[in-house]
Amino acid sequence: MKPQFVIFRFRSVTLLSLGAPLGFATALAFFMGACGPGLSGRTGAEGSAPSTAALEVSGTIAVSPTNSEEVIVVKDEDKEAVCAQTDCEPNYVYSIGETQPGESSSGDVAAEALGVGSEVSSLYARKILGVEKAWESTLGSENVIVAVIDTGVEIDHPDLKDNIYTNELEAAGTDSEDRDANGYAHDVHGWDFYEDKPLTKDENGHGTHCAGIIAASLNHMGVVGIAPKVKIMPLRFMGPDGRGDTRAAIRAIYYAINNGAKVISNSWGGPGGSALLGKAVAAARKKGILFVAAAGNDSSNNDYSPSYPANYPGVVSVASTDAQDALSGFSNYGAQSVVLAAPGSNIYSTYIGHTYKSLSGTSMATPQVAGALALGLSALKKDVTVNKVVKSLCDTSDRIHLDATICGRMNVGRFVTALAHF
Ligand SMILES: [Ca+2]
Ligand SMILES: [Ca+2]
Repeated sequence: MKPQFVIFRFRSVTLLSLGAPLGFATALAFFMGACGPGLSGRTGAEGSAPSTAALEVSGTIAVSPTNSEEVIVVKDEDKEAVCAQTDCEPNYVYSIGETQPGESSSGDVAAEALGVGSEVSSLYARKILGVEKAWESTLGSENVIVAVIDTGVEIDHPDLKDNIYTNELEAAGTDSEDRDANGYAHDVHGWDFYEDKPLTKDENGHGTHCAGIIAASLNHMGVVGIAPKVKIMPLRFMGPDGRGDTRAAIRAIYYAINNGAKVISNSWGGPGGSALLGKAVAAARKKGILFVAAAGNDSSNNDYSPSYPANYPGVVSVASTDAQDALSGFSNYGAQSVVLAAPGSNIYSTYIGHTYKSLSGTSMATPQVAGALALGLSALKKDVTVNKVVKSLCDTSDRIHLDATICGRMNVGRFVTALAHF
């Protein structure tokens, strides 16, 4: 089902770069053509009440009476009868942080001049995070699958194609066969929950960019991801406009849970709390899967104005930093609710059309953390609980931005080295 009403989207980073911080409450007004309220820094949303009033809604959903992992759309004419029997809720529409190339000349933007072929390993994020140090332990294991729940992934991108998860049983089958009987016919490289068919495309670019940050190949061309040997499982739930609904997101999460993902990377969100979405996130955690989510791009405090799925219990929520190791102006924060920060400003990565591009957002910081977690899992020599992995991620972080995050700014070198010695 596609969104029917346009009400809310994350504030664009282009607006942020103009220096006009808008809290969530004013984002709608700006979107409609009003002017920003002020230029005084990240204080706009602090203390304001959480609000879902302006969140886009696309119908009503409820859990399926026959399958607790399936969410159904409740037709208007059935609403009274169905919702008397079970809990119904609005089918919220979530969006990517609308990410644009940064205006700043610092950061990875300069790398674009180097062009394809340089496989830039000196990008600022890599240096700050200590990725080279981490690679002394591992480049990642192909047994570690990272689900990227996003706008899809360009699976034939030359810098991604070798690292896309393949369901071998289905690869040998035909369009109509469901050889592994998981309910999805011919799901060779993940699934498209936006159009409900096998995954083939990314019509936005956002998911392809996130995938490259995690696992672009170490192949002497383009860019290289944090964990260049792990596998990406592309799960599309957002369309060309970067928006998708709760039901499709939930279906994607359960697909990841049931089909082998160890990490789920979520560079999307919104202010609408959904009991059914929260239940899916909890199910992932119960299965021992690391759930990573973007804090949001509203310059607001998630302690007071929660963003979902970032604010659900157990989620590794991620704020964004820049080339100066400062918190990005657009980034949401929360000393009690945002787990850690990672570079998200001006990140150069893979893009649709077999190209590369710099984008900014907590959307870009999130796959840095998902990639790091995948690298850490690859380095482990014995079974360790998810809680211990997350505690180590926290303990090894650089103790900066503690007014904005719980743990500080991620340090991949220290984290992976620590896990390799567990
Ligand atoms: Ca199947
Ligand atoms: Ca490469």
